[in-house]
Amino acid sequence: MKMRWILPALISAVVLSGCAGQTPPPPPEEALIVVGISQVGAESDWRVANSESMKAVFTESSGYRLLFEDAKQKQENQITAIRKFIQQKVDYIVLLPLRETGWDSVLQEAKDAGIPVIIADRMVDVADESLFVAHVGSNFRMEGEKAVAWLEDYARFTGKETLNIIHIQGTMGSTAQIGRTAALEQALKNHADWTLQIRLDGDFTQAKTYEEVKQYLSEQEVPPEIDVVYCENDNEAFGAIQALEEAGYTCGEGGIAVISFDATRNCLTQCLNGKISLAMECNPLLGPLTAGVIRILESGGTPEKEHYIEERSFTKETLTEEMIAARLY
Ligand code: GZL
Repeated sequence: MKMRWILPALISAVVLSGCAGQTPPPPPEEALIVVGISQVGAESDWRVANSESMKAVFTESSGYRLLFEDAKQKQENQITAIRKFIQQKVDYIVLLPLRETGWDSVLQEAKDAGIPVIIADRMVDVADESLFVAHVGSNFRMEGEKAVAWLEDYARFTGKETLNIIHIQGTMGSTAQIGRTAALEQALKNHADWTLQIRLDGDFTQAKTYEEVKQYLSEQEVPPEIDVVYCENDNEAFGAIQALEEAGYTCGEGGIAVISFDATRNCLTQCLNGKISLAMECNPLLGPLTAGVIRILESGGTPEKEHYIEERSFTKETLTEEMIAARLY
């Protein structure tokens, strides 16, 4: 660990020494904390906001040198990026894993190189949990359980004894998909009068979801009865709504209940106008939590292993224009 703690003191000394009117000189390169971030890609509005949150905290003026690699939704690109970070002898690696499995050997290489790894957003499934120091992100199973609880209330409130459900899954094997899917699977077991019409892979993108739903509907001899579409992220909801409306269905109020995860600004706008029935927040603003873990490590402390971020849900009844305007993503 470098003596980088001196950096903030250096900056404040310059400012307090009467040079407050001038921009403090950039910190010396060797004083910067070098952080290598391997990001999944830019597949969704959520992911774009997540990347912006990371880049907003790991700045040179805050004492960091950020090396940011976009894997374009390919795990092999993330593994290559981690190996590159190891060669560059970064101080910390932040991995936002595409899927849970396949990380044991490359994380062992990082551990052998003495580089602490922080897992952000989705989780990794590794045999030895000492391969990462902490996880910061969401409790995806809880997100799904909150959405299912809302659906149970919705069924009671509308008097719908039976529910015909279309399930659009996210990137297969990702923690977000695993958790959100598990909650719905459990609900289908608990409710004999809920029917899963079809389960489609939307891969968290609008385009794939649109094509999958359009293809499914075109293959049906008669238009299927659909009461609910359970979309594992907002971009899937946008794609599903587009395909369903093109096929003559009504989405939202007076029609198919649309459940969506992430609650990005575009989703909340559709929620307020009644098109999306439930927006289940998945907070992408993980930069501060991640930097907080690094600060603990820099000070010689031991961070908690798990850092869940606060999340809530929204409906038309609980949303206002002002709330949407105030959203950071
Ligand atoms: C969730 C994140 C998911 C989002 C999607 O934390 O992994 O990936 O829900 C994103 O929008 O693509």
